[in-house]
Amino acid sequence: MKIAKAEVIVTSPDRNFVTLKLTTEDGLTGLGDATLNGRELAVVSYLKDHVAPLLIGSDASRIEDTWQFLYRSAYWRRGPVTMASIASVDMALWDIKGKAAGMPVYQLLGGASRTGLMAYGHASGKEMPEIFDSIRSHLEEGYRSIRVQTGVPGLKAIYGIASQSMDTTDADVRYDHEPARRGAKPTEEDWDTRAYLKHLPGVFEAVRNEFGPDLPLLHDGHHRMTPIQAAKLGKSLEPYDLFWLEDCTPAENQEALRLVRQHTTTPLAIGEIFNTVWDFKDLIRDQLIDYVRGAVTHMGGISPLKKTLEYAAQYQIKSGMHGPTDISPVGMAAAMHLGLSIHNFGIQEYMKHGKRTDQVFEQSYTWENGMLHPGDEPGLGVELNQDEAGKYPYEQAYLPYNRLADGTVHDW
Ligand code: EZ4
Ligand code: CO
Repeated sequence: MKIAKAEVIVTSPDRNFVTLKLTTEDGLTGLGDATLNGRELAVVSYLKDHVAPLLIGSDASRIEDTWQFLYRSAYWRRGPVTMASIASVDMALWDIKGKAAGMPVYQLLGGASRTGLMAYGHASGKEMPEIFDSIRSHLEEGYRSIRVQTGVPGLKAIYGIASQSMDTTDADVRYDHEPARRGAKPTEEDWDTRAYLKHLPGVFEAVRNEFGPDLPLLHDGHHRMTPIQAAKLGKSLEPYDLFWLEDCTPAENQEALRLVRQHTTTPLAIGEIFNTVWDFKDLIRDQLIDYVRGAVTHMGGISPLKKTLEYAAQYQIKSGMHGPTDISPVGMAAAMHLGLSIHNFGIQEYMKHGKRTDQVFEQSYTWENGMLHPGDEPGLGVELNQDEAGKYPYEQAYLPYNRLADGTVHDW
């Protein structure tokens, strides 16, 4: 089963997506997600110029060997561009193996460990009434776990607050899913950690009073705090029983979580920007986190993320795979097959893609009663409609960034 063709397809239905499509000599195809939000074309070059030529003529059935070859032979290891590229190859090969076997990928990974995947959605608002409305509309859509992000008095625009980042009137696209805004320059937003720390506990108190003690609530700190600020926040949120506090400190400084951990029992999640097991190794071994946020798309594929999560399982640490709209439906499907099969699944982030994206990527995964399921089509269960994809050429897009009141660049 030799690989005959390796195509890199860039499409921008609601936002940019990079997809690797492998075709075998006997006509089987496999898809892999290689989307790196805001830096998409660097991955396209890595794949087209350096990886695709190595794949032609190689054996599509050798997933582990291909992964080790791409990882080790490059000599320059890790990093988001490299690992997103390798991830797409790994996913595409699992897709092909599933199709060759006539089985969904989760069956090849050991079979289902549960009936479906609990998923959380993103509620947000500038002020309380908007936040309540956003939570209610997510509950109506079936979400049973909800991330809550809030505006902060005195701050004009904060990443992840839908009503502020809504930059379109296009009714076909729901822009509550954090658009990477198209344009030649990133949008500038503002930030003030003191104001945020003062405001956030009151928001969670109000949400708990309105929606009761049972609804799992999550919050994303988006790398904005110092360790001692994060420790203080974790403590002040304890009465509201969060499912997790995510990215409370910059992910690079892993020691920071030790300090946070010593001060609070609020569960901690980190790792959406991590690329390999090495980024998680100490955090897992020292039990400094509760959830692994790694995405299949950015951790080098299904194969290495499965190993990372199995390592985490030895410490009762669970999965919380990254699932914003910048993970394509192919990457989401891969996450679902992995999440369904591992023992230590925790929760899956799930933001619905826009309608155009759903037309480009034909999906067989399902969303019912707050639960995701990858479906039972052979392989990953997502096909790329190349005619539709061709309608939407790449558009330059950047994530926003932050400055403090005095002009200092801050983590966004
Ligand atoms: O900011 O995926 O938890 N989810 C997030 C995301 C990330 C984007 C960056 O590309 O933090 O919204
Ligand atoms: Co996040």
